[in-house]
Amino acid sequence: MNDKQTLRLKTKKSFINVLMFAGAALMSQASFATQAPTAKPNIVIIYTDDLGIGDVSAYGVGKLSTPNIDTIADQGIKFTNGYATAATCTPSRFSILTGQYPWRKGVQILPGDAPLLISPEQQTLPKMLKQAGYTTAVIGKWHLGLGNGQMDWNEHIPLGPNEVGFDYSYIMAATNDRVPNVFVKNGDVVGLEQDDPLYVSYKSNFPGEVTGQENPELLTKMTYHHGHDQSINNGVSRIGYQKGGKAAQWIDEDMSDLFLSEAQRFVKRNQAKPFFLFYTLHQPHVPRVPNRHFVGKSGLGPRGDAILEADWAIGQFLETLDQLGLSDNTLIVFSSDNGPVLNDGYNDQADTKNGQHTPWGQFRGGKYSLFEAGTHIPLMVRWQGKIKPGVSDALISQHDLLASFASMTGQKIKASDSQNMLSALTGQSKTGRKSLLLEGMHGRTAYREGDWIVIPAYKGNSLMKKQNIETGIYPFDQLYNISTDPGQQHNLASQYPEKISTMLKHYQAVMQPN
Ligand code: NG6
Ligand code: CA
Repeated sequence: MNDKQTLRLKTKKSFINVLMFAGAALMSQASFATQAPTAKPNIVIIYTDDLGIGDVSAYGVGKLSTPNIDTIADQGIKFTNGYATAATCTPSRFSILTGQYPWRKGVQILPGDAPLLISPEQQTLPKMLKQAGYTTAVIGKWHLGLGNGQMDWNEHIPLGPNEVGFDYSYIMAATNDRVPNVFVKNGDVVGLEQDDPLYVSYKSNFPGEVTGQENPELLTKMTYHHGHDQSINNGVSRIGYQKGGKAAQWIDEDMSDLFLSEAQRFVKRNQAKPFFLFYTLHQPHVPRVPNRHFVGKSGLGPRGDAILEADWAIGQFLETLDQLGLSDNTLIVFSSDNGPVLNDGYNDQADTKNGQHTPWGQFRGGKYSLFEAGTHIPLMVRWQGKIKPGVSDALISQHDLLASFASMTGQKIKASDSQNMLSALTGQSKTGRKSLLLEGMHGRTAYREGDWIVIPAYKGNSLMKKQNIETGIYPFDQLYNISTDPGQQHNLASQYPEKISTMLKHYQAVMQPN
């Protein structure tokens, strides 16, 4: 090559470079123009416990009336393909806060004395929002562990919500059927008296302490059906043993009002700057002991009454936002941590009084299940003035909130299972995820792709007899098309062997470490 040729080639190259540069600039301009500007509305996630899609009247399948929850749907977007990542509580809560699938870490339902499950180094939704300038709080059920394994409930608890991104926390340690039956505010048990220390054990009872099994005459509010026969508080026996801390132990009937007033106070205190509130109601998880104002109101027994109580509290909370002039600048997500169960261990007439009500909607299974009712939950998003009310069929999982809100508030996040669904969540697009893994229990997962769901063959019980719930477990592959068969009655596995093998390949690919 002579000098002239080399020069020509160089010129050509630099011309190409200029073209590429201009092209890239144009492209980035184009993507900038289509990208929504970042926004920092207040964010409230209202998260119920074991509420089924059919328990919410906005979905039009059950017999209960939930006018306040329905308001969120009427004024926002009602998602018909919204999912929790798992059919039980701890795994779903882990996911919504971390953006990671729970089975990656083997997350299971935790006992009430378990150490903190989320590491303080881990990326979380509240931490990300704090970086975006939000003040953050969790009020209600936690169930993600506390402390470092050497728990002393009488000292400040060093690890909890405040160490994984929440500026303020007022929580029930685990569940309302697990000890300790106390609230923890920013790492300290509320109302503990110095001369009556609190002790907790999941191994053995403390000498002389009463239990449901040995002292059934003390079960004045509710008797147990299975499990739940250990320490007694407020006339109800629970899972696990506790001793002392009597002044701090809760009264179930007051819990809803307490969480509500904490939630109201938090938004009042923080109304001047962006806030994120994870308002995690305990209803309708067992034991269902609602306030007297709601007893007998649903006609479905305590489970229905507890749902009416939750609906009322949500109405009060929405009214507070209105009164403070915050409704337009607050994005609300409403959902549930897993699907419904009638008998979850207490004799509370949930099954006998259920009548024609269908908490599971049109789906099969329930809480704990790989079938749809385990994870296919109510999901609604309201942002008045910004989101056009409507219905969306977009496939969304709760753990997508991390990437979606990061995108909304202009924050970068590390790789996770969370996908940016902001356009779908705000109604700009009808397109959601292409696929999703769904966990029943113990790390067993199903895979949804489009309208197809494959449940791989598993060994185990097909029916949880006490709860009367089908687990979805069978020793053969199952394939369903839920657009035509939402009740998962027709296993199409043998009809579409190619479909199933392609889907299983994709499913394996998602299971690879991310
Ligand atoms: C189960 C409990 C059930 C409920 C569930 C957790 C028994 C027999 N059953 O082990 O009552 O507490 O755990 O529910 O103890 S969740 O919604 O918090 O995941
Ligand atoms: Ca739950």
